[in-house]
Amino acid sequence: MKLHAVDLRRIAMPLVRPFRTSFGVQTTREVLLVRVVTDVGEGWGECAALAAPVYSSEYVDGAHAVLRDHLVPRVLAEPDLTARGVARTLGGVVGHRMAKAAIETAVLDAELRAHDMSLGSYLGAVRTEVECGVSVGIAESVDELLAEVGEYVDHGYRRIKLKIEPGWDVEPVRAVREAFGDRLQLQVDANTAYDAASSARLEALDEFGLLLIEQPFAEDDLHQHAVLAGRISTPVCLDESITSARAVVEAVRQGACSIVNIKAGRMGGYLESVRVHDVCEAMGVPVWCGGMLETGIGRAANIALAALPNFRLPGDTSASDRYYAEDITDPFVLRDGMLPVPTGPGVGAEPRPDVLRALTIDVETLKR
Ligand code: OSB
Ligand code: MG
Repeated sequence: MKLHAVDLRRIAMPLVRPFRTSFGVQTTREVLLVRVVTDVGEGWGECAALAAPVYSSEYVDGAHAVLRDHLVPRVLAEPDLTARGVARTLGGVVGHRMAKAAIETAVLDAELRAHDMSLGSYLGAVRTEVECGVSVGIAESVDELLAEVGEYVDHGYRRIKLKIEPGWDVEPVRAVREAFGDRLQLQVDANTAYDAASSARLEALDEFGLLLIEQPFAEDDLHQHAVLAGRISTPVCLDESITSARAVVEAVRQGACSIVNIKAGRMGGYLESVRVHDVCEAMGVPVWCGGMLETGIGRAANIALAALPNFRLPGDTSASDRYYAEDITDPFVLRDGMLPVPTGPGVGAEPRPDVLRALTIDVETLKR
């Protein structure tokens, strides 16, 4: 296909409740959306980057700049662009995986729409709906946390993930276990907030029957994760550390994790995510689909990915109303703790023009 133009659109989406993690509080999700206009039609991709470089080194202004100045010019110059070729076209740029993923996804969306094929079918989905969990931020108090978890349990979520940090770990986990019982599927995510000195607090979580402990240590500290994994029976899961199929093989080989959180943005796209899925399956390592507080565009694609066979645990693929009063697409609505895998062509969701316009801060159009 030929690429005629690329829109880089900035939107601001108010969150229904503040989301606090060990790296800070978010009240609004600033999102960068990419739209490609090609000779076979248009396509959309959502960039996973947050407003500030606190989860990874990427952030919205940085992603916008690298797309505008380096990535989009390279794809615009490509005489015969395919989604499978995007990674090679962008290979000369180091890093910036979330920005690369956004453009690759938009090209893939356009290509699949032109072939009237859904992303799920293309990636190898084996399910028509996926089991959903919910990620619960650090609360002001244990009582407030229990109220929030109770709402999600009543809503039907199949598993709860608590954000933790040193000082907000054993007490909230114990309280949730006591209030909701041992059968609640429960896991925790530290977003790198621990180190060797605070590791004993994590060992104290071993008695609570958690599904997994996610990314307690720094992203480049596989060794510390392996040490913890050797000391506890709860599986250690990696998020921030896993940026490619090569990285996951190394992490598993070192004993740093036995479960993997897959986020397409962090891997540089859905195509690399399938490779991570495949090598994990071959190594006997289950994966699950993470989230980055996506709008309906990114959520639709994540749900398609989560329908692959080795996604064996519920994902952070929550319904639209967990994040937003109004989504930019038709909302994803939870039914019996599940969300349906989109069946329409491409990612299977598109922005509603009126909502999109109302939330837009800026659009920049780059042409051939
Ligand atoms: O670590 O999984 C994470 C949100 C933003 C950045 C990182 C993470 C998260 C979440 C929420 O945990 C996932 C979601 O519900 O989209
Ligand atoms: Mg995480």
